[in-house]
Amino acid sequence: MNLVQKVIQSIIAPYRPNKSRTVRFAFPLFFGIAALLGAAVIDSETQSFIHIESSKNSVREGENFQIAVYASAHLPVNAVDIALDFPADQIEVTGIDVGESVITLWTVEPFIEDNTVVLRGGTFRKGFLGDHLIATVNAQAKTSGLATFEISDVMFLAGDGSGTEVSVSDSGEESAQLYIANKDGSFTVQSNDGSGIEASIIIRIVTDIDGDGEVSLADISRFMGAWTSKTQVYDFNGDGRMTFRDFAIILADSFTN
Ligand SMILES: [Ca+2]
Ligand SMILES: [Ca+2]
Repeated sequence: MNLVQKVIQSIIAPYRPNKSRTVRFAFPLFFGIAALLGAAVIDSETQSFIHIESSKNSVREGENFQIAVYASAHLPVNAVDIALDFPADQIEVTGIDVGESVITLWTVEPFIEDNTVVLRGGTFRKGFLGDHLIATVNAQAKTSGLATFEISDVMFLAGDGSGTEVSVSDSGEESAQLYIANKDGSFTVQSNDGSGIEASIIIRIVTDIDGDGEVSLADISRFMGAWTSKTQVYDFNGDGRMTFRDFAIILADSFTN
């Protein structure tokens, strides 16, 4: 067996951290909700809807990221009114970028009120059809934890000359979640394995393991080191385990960086 085969074999071999039982109970709950909602199917030909996307699944304290807000219209829509809630205790909104927005006339400049970003504006003529970016919210993570962004209010008006309200369907993607890790890239999970004993488990969730701003070979080799030594759990997809999938995620990140 050559070296490459050995590495692959060691990756595919099941990894069983000591505390996997407790981790499995606690951690997937968070991600599971998002996965379920994301599974909703919507027909963009017959329904209008809104969806949001986070530029990252996990960040460190102090790190910047973006939440993009999209509107999909099955009838021409020429005015939108959208409220996006963010967790103000965990997140600071540093700006609202509308440079690429389909909205060309802002009734009021996008603004922040308490923990809500308000996007209110329209387009010339009959409006837009199909899926378009409304705004990109620039944000910075402040404190470790799970942060949830959610569209709390939305209204689309048709460009039919009388401003008829266009019904907005649930896309299942009106919310986005991301993990904010501590500065060292770790995330502490409180868990209970059913025996009544509470334990806190540290899981490392950020693929830029050494925190130098990019995912490189140095991070991958740290991951591989932890794989062999089993001293740390790197879990990038939130299933509570360190598996081949996590290896695939760090590899993918190293290519996209
Ligand atoms: Ca790195
Ligand atoms: Ca995992």
